[in-house]
Amino acid sequence: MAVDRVAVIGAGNVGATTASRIVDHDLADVVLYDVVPGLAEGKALDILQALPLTKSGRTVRGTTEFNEIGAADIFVITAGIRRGPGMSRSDLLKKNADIISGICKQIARQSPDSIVIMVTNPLDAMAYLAYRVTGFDGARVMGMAGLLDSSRFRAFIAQRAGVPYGEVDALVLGGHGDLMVPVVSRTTLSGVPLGEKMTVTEIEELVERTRNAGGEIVSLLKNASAFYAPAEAVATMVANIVRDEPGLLSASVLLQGECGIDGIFLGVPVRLGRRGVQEIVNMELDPAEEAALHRSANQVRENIFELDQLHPY
Ligand code: A3D
Repeated sequence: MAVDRVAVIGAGNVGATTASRIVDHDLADVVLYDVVPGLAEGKALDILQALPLTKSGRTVRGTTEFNEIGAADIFVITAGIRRGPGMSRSDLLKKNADIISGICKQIARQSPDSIVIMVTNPLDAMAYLAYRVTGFDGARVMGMAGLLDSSRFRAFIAQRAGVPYGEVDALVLGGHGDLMVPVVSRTTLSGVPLGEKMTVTEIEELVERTRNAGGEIVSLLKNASAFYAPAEAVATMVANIVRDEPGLLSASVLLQGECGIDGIFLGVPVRLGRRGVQEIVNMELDPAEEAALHRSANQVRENIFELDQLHPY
């Protein structure tokens, strides 16, 4: 499959920034869609007007009509509502499930061969929902979270150590929640295991900061959450698919017995390519990390159980 067009659903902070990153990186043409009149069209026009400066060969347009997206090769879903005051996690799950379910039905009708990258929270549950509603095979549905969480962990380590970011190699696995699993045993700083470069306390602080990284930004922005790094992470996943150059990254994908986990979406090491998830990479974890991955899987399973009660699919 040659990737010509990426549809970005939701033109809020993450959606619009993702659209901009995809065309800036010359990856594909983009159609930006939102239900708010004028929002996707206005932001697409703004993004378009920067393209002569970034020397992109791509184009971008916005629409409020789903049909006007036309056929797309990849759908990035960022539509949804944010958790407001007094809103429980369950309320958020239900509201976003309604939104995602409607969008996925349209995707399945309009572009039955496409790939879906979920961004809307709660991430792993929404990726599972997209898989169930579209009826696509598991390889063509994935969630973006682990790549962002890994980038956050790498940024904090590099900053603390005073080295370039490229000197840090790290992966964060598990669900996109407070039980995510930064894989310290496999993390290296200038090619040396992190445990040989930093104390246990220092590493624990960086792990904790990574787990709370989204919340730290929300507490500063107040009425918005992170979007620059999430958008870049989505663009990186799109680049892996478009260029069919599968690097190792963490993404939320359907597990069917891998890592001893079955029937849920969870962040694991994968390689992406033109057909979507090309490989789930078996990575050896130490026993504590393995146990943490299973705890995180149980948390995701609870969300999916709740979703199953709400949605007969
Ligand atoms: P925001 O800026 O509020 O944008 C959401 C957009 O969705 C708004 O413009 C809405 O109008 C639009 N929308 C609502 N319903 C529909 C619909 N039916 N069809 C099309 N568009 C619709 O939020 P945001 O961009 O900051 O975040 C978007 C989502 O991504 C949220 O669920 C966030 O929690 C999530 N998010 C996830 C990560 C991960 O790492 C997984 C990171 C950052 C944000």
